[in-house]
Amino acid sequence: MTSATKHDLSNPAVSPFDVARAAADHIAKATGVATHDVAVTLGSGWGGAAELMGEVVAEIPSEEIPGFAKPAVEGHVATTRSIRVEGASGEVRHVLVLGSRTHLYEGRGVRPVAHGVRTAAAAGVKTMVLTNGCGGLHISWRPGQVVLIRDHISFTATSPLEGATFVDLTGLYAPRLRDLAREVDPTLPEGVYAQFRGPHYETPAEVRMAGIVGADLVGMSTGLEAIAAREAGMDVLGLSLVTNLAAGISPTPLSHEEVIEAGTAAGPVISNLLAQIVQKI
Ligand code: 8IG
Repeated sequence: MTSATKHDLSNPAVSPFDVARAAADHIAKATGVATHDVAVTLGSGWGGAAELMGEVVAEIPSEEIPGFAKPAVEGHVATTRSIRVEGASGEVRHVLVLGSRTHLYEGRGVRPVAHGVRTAAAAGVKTMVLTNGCGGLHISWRPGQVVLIRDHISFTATSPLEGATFVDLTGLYAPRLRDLAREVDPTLPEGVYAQFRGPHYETPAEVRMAGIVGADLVGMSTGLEAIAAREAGMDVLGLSLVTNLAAGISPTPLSHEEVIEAGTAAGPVISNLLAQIVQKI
């Protein structure tokens, strides 16, 4: 196999874990940081956090990393950064910041969706922080509200896991990490994240359904990534930014521009929040 074929996630003969290994090796070489402790995936609105966490040691174009593709979504950062973070008692942590993710709606299957998380695991990461922009089901959660993900419901009818991989998902979003986030901001609410495939937003009826079965948030990313993180043995912190009221909750139709706007407006505040949380991990 050529190097390109060897790292082709769409080839069923290729193991996604081998591609993740190759990606982690590339990151170690390109950043000069052998292993990382924490990884953060930046979703819509969260892009400004990396610099606030600590010193940017290295920044590499994500598309040069085996298995990574150009981001499909406007407003996402296409680089992977290694940040040196000093904790409160002076201990050093290496944080890998993934500036973009692959979504299920891109139609490339589940492997690219899980690849960032698997790469982080191969790079040594034990704590995976997944951030996103999403729709909120509660009228009291205005655009800009950050919510800690307590659990998720997947409406994707798929899994990032292959074969008979029976993985328990109890406590998927680690209570310990939610407690830690609340040490930074005690007002942070918790919610259940419902993942839909997208890329269309839900119908109002689908949003009502999601609410009836226990969802507080609707989005298109984090759930499947969290499952892959659990498979890899990592602890997960899920942070959602409500950028819009979900369809039918809001009196006005949704637009991607509105989502970007809300993300931009909330950016400085939530970036600061995320940086402070990461410094505590
Ligand atoms: I940003 O309202 C964002 N992402 N499924 N629904 C879904 N995903 C979203 C939404 C939303 N807003």
